[in-house]
Amino acid sequence: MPLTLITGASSGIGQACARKFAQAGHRLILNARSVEKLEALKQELERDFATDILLLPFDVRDRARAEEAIRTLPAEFRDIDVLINNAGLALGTDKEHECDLDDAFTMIDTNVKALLMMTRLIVPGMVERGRGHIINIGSVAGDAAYPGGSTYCATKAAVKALSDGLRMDLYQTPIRVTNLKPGLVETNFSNVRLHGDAAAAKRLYTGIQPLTGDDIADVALYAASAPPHVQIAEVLILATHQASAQLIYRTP
Ligand code: NDP
Ligand code: 8X3
Repeated sequence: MPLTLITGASSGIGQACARKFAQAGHRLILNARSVEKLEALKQELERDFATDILLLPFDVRDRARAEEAIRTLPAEFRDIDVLINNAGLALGTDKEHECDLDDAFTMIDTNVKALLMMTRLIVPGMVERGRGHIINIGSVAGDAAYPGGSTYCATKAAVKALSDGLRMDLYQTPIRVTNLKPGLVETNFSNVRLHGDAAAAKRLYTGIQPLTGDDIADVALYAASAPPHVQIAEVLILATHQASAQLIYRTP
């Protein structure tokens, strides 16, 4: 059974990936900060599917905790086949020159530095074993900046550069690197971005049928299940009535 580690598995796209990969027969290592949500997900998945799940709750910005968690993995959970670098967030919609720097630095620490750290901790083992797949969750926001989103967009542009660079660094190995770039996905993302303003978050998903976490998980599983000679390098996944990060047709 392949073994997949998912960061940010307590919600949204990460949680949907956990379900799809468990259903497809993967064993899972699930990370996020919310221990209770991870425990409920583990119970559900072990009840519904033939899978084994290890919970690895830590804040991905905490390098010492992350290093310790990966170094002390039980033997049967060490040989990770698929790493899904999904933990991430946007905070705020302020102009760059007026933004809250704490929010901006949190995005950079989570979306960029922690993603790089997880790659640094896990990919050397993949190289030693001669197999592995890294799936980074980028965004349409990494393709072009939009007003009020510059730091978030910059982090997702960095995810593209880290994905492309890693693919080049690994091209002489059988290890594959995929950058999945979703558009509008209805998850807890906007609620977090808008600091808990649930009504405003809901409005972003009205008048259009947004993507779901399952839609993104389907593509992640497709990439992970492709024959070994096929590397799905990058995929942009948009809702049908979305043409760019901000060009969205909403029915009145
Ligand atoms: P959610 O808010 O639903 O999920 C985010 C996940 O990341 C949660 O499980 C959260 O868990 C985890 N997380 C956040 N910070 C940390 C941290 N410091 N340490 C560990 N885990 C953390 O949003 P999505 O599912 O939508 O977001 C997942 C990814 O998809 C993100 O990288 C996001 O940028 C990207 N994305 C989302 C889009 C969208 O429209 N929704 C579009 C394009 C990309 P917890 O709080 O328990 O730690
Ligand atoms: C999230 C999508 O368009 O809100 O990555 O930036 S967007």
